[in-house]
Amino acid sequence: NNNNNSNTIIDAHKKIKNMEIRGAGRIGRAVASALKEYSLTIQNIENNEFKEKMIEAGDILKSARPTAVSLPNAVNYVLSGLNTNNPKENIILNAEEFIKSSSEATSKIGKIGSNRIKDGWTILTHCNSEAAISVIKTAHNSGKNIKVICTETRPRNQGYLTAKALADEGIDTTLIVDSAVRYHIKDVDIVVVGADAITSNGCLVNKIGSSQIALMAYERKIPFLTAAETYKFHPKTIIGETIEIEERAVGEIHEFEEKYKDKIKLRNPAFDITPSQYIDGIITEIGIIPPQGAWHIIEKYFGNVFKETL
Ligand code: RUB
Repeated sequence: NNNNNSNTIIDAHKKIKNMEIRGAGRIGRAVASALKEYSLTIQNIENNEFKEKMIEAGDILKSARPTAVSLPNAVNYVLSGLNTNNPKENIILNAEEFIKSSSEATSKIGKIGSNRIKDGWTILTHCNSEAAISVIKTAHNSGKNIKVICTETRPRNQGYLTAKALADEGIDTTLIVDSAVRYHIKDVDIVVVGADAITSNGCLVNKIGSSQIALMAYERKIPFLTAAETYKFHPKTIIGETIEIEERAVGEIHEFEEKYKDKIKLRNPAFDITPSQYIDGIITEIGIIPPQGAWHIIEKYFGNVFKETL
């Protein structure tokens, strides 16, 4: 029945919202897979009604979290199959294609980015990014002797996930609190982080704290790179839309005793914006581009945004 069918979508939405599934790449693949599963459960229905249901499912998924553009990009990529004669077949093909090319992009980024890492270097990373980890692991696997400093990444502590993943590979890993970055920056040779979105003017939207780290790297003249698959570029920034920064529940930070609940405000933005002038390069699966190249990526991969909106 329809309620059971839409559970696939409700369930994916819930897991993304509560961060059981998190990180821009994983979110993109999870929604592609949910749309595929959901489309398979819809039987005996006219194409028009099928389209309506799929668009509705896409909208539910898109509302799970507002910042990582991989989410709407993946939904739109999969749902572009609706404008064909065999919508269901093409939804399934698109979903499979998205998932496959996303994984391939991560490993290409690893190969390309690792060329920037020299033997004996210490890399600093923030939060938990598959793309950034791919760069680090590939450098390590190619025989380079590297060390990694991971930030804790309050309040959700995704840095612990990164530290464990790197330690499991046998990489020399150190975890620090977020406020200790400037203390340790003298030991760092390069910063590599992931991306939730890249704007058309080459700014990076990533986990809160990324922009402070970029500023410190800039002051110290250390390269700051972001690893971002082409589906992390935000098509609508090219027509002037801005990106919503998610504010999460303040209980993630601290629970004050009753006396202070009304006296102390808490704020919990989950992402921040790193201006392009602090970014040395964006490592994509088609090469390292300067932030100024972001426009070209959006034009090449999302050119239809012009046709649809202008
Ligand atoms: C995760 C985060 C990651 C990017 C890129 O934030 O900011 O750096 O999503 O990750 P959250 P990836 O934990 O709030 O989702 O390279 O894995 O796509």
